[in-house]
Amino acid sequence: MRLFILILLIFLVSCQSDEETAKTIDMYNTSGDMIGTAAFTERPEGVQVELKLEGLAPGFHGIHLHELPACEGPDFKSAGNHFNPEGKEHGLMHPDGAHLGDLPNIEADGGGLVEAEIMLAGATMLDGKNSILEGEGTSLVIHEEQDDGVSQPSGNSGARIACGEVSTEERESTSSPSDPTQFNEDQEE
Ligand SMILES: [Cu+2]
Ligand SMILES: [Zn+2]
Repeated sequence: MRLFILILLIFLVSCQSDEETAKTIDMYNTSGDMIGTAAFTERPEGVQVELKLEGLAPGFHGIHLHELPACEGPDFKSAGNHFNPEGKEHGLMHPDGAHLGDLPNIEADGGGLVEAEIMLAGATMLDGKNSILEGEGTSLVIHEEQDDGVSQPSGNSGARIACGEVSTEERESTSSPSDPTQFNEDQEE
């Protein structure tokens, strides 16, 4: 009987942590149209990001995790700077880098499609300062140009063209408790 309870407990605990170590978000372009999804999964070496996107210009695009869960178009400046809890310089090739939110460039094919798996090395999803859900969360931002891996603060990657909020709150269920004047611009629904 004691063994049964122990097994039951382990089962319950593992169910619980599953919910916190995997999350899929929707990505939106500057017009507010959904262009695909990003699925986050915690792995021993970091958080894996599986991307399925459409409608991008063919070629390479910079992509980063930014510090605030706020994708307000059309410029997505609301997402803030790159997620950088360790106070490093920008760029995967920078000697004093990289931001925790820095990711390798993604490539859209001739039809504008992206199917890619990239890794946020050293990041987590559970509690801790390196958690992508730390505080209110973060956001995933795609840029117009490719990231050169060394220039500050964002690798010369140009305008922000797509964004998705990585938050513990579902977008639909938040009743916008923050500054109401910021929610009058073209939010979803
Ligand atoms: Cu960025
Ligand atoms: Zn960066």
